[in-house]
Amino acid sequence: MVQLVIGNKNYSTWSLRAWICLRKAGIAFDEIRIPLYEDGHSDKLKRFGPTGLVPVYRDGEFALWDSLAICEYVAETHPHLWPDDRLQRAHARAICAEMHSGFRAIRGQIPMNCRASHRRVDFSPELREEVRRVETIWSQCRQTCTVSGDWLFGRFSIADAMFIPLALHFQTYDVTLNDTASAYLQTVLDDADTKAWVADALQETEIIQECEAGA
Ligand SMILES: N[C@@H](CCC(=O)N[C@@H](CS)C(=O)NCC(=O)O)C(=O)O
Repeated sequence: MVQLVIGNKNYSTWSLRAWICLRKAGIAFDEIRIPLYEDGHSDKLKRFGPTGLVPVYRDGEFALWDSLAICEYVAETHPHLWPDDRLQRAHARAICAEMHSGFRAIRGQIPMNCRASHRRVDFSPELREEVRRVETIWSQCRQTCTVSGDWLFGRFSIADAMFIPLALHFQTYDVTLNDTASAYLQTVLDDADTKAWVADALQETEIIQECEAGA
C-alpha cells in the first residue's frame, strides 16, 4: 500500500497539497502523521525522506519528497490531473510553480490554521500584494475557463491542489476577495475532501506557536 507521510493537518499546507492530489486521483494510501516541531520530529522525518520535510510519498522502497514532485508523479498515471488543453496545461503549470516558489508573506504572515477563525493581523504591503495576486490568478482562471466544473480549470487539477490551502489561510483571516475569487474559495470550502482534512485538523491538539499568527 502507498504511504503518505504528512505533518499536522491543522498547519501543514504542503502535506495537504499532496494528500488532496492522491485523494482526487482515487489512490488508496495509508497516512503516517508526524506532528512537526516536536522533540525529535526531524529525525523521525528523515527516516522517510532525505529532506526531513513533509510530505513524503512512499511505495515500498520508492520514496518521493516535495509536494509538486508527488503531484507530477501521480499525474503520470492520472493525466486528468492536468487540463487537457496544452495552453491551459502550461498555464496551470506556471501558477503551480508560482505557488510552489512564492507567496512567502501569505505563508509567513497569515499561516494556515484550520482551527482558527476571525484572526486579525496587520496586512503588510507585501501581504496585500500577494493576496491581490492570488485573487487575480483565481479570477482569471475562472473567467477564461471553457471546461465545465467549478475548479480553476473546470475539472479538478493539480493547480487546485496547490491553491486549496490558500483558501484555508484566507478563511481564517477573513480575507476579502472579489466575487469570482470568493466563489472559488467557496468551491474549496464545500469540497468533501477539503472538509475531511479540516475535520481531522479540528481533532488535533498540538499547537505550533509560529503558525498562531493574529489575535
Ligand atoms: N517544497 C517542499 C516544502 C515542504 C515543507 O516545507 N514542509 C514543511 C511542513 S508544511 C515541513 O516539513 N516542515 C518541517 C520542518 O521544517 O522541520 C514541498 O513542496 O513539499
